[in-house]
Amino acid sequence: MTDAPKKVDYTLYLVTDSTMLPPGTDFFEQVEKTLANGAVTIVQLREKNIDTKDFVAKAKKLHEITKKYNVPLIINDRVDVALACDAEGVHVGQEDLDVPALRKLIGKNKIIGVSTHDPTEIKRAIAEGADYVGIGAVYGTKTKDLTREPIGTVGLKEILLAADNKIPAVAIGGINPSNVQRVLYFSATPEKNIKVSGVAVVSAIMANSDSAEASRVLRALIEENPSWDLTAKIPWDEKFSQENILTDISDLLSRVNAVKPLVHHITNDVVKNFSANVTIATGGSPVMSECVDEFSDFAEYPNAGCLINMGTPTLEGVTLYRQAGGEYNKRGKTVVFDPVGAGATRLRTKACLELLQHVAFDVVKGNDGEIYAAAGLKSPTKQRGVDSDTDADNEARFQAAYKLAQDYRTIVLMTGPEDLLVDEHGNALIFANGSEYLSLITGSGCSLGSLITTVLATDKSLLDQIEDRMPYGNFLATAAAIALYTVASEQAANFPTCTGPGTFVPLFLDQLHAISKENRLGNTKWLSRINIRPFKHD
Ligand code: 3NM
Repeated sequence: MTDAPKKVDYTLYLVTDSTMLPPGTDFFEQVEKTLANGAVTIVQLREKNIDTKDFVAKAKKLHEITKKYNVPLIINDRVDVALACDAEGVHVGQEDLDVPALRKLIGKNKIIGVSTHDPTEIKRAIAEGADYVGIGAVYGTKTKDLTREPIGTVGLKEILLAADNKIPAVAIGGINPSNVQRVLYFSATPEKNIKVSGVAVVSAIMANSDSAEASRVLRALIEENPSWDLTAKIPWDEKFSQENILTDISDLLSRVNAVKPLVHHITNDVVKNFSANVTIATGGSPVMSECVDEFSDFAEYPNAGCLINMGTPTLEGVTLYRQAGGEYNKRGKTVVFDPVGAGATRLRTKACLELLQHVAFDVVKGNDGEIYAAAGLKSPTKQRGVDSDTDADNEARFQAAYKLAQDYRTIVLMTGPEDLLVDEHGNALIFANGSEYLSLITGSGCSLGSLITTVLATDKSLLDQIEDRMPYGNFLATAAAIALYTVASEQAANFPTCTGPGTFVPLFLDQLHAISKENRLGNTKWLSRINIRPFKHD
């Protein structure tokens, strides 16, 4: 048996499945195309219903191909087949031979991979001397009957942290071009330099009629910064271009109506009606549900997003929020968090921190007091119930929002007279539109959460529908929602018939609707009213 190099590149790990090939496709050609273009870095031959003799013959033939491209071949489940074809390694599940037994059979120079699903299993794989692990299933998949619930990116991150960089790890399960960057991004812990070594896919390549292109696209997405890493998209220095952002904002908002995202609200009793109206006026489809049994059905809709608003908490509520967040996370769908009243009571602060630990939020929005509390900082603001007055300057506000964005790899919107939008890299925008009436009606902050969820869910579902389109990203989608919301409030307040908070509300809904519609029809005059500037921190 020849020695296999143990230094393995796990970046894009192709697991084969000959049962899902497009009609007329040759198995070996399908795999070879992904190696010829250099996209796939390691291959696993996975055959479930095949005679041993045929398995060995197939493995030998595939090994000739993988050797040509200097890519390791791993055999699924069967150490005897791996030995017979002199493959570079074997991959086993929890029910198969354990690693010490395998090691005796296959030798120290061969690669042993183990499928793991929780912290205990990964720690055992490390202790027993596995060379790498698979972690899954991240998302739901039709390729394999799962015996456990998908773990989502939050579960993946937890398992990676338990492994503490002691073993290369590959994420698997339901990964495709629409979610691969989310998997990499949300599972990483940059401050500890912990991240997956690669992703494994079956159907995203094997079932594709153009495996060369499918693998090339996946590899490019793995290598690129996600588009919500805004450094790539917006020049932040003196070349800052308001025009770039405004064009993107307009384009993204013009798509909402066609997607009609389902915006699942778990929100407080005070604002349900108003939040639903704001969602409808801007092109979304609101639903209010606190019934756990239907969360997964809602999350399954391709265009769904979820808003979790902690406004009227109950002791059961926190469990409910976690369950909802989990269902949307598992499917890679939008989840927005409004930690209403965090900092006001110990219960709310604790609930907020617990949720941040267990749900990967796309955006966290709140007033100063809420964002300080979520960031674990003492607030300099005066908190009155769920309202907070701010005395803090923008530098101090930025530092709190930036800390929260970094701690949880999220986008943070701190609302106030000036709205501050911050990402984990420290990019920040300030929005200065708005109307004093927003602070005189109930639900204005909460329904901004509805609009943010509407636009984010639109952005994400467009990617699923149009494969070659990169998303605008959570930062720009949130910016679009803030711009529409605050300019509409300003225009409503400027109407002569607007004489107070009572007359403001219907005019505001009218303006949200009118601007959305005009923008969709190509009338973008409203963009000139957006008062937006980059924030340079010290
Ligand atoms: N193992 P697809 S999930 C082979 O959780 C396999 O260990 C899994 O297929 C695990 O990329 C899975 O088509 C199937 O979703 C992954």
